[in-house]
Amino acid sequence: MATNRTFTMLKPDAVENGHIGAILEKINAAGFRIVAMKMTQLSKLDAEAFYAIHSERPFFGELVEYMTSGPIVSAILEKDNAVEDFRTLIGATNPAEAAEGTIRKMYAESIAANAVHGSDSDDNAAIEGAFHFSGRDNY
Ligand code: 3AN
Repeated sequence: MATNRTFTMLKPDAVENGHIGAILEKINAAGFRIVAMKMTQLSKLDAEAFYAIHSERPFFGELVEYMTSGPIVSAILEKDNAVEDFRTLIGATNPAEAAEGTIRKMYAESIAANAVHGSDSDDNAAIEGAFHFSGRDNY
């Protein structure tokens, strides 16, 4: 059964390039409600833990270095069918392959600096949300 929440990060390239407002506008316009949101900067340990599933991939070092290179905005989003609909809204991992009008097509720089993260399953949405937010964040 689909839950109604997903987790996102606006990545360092999107923040650095001044796209926070435009991306949040697209997220709102697509019908997502922002349940919790904050700006932070990941430590190396944070990024290694968050992306542990990719630790054997050749791009892992580059990914951790990039994700710790500047501030990010993390958020929990709510909508019917949130995980799948958000993946559709952000587009393919590689912006060169992302559909017209998707967030990655419009704002991503490269496959590594691809503007935005979106959970790939309901289970991971819950795990990733709990990694970034605590009960004190009111979510
Ligand atoms: P997605 O974010 O679309 O779910 P994943 O889970 O395959 O994509 O990859 C996680 C992150 O790792 C991507 N968002 C991207 O930043 C980075 N990444 C994926 N593939 C590559 C690659 N070939 N080279 C560099 N970075 C990559």
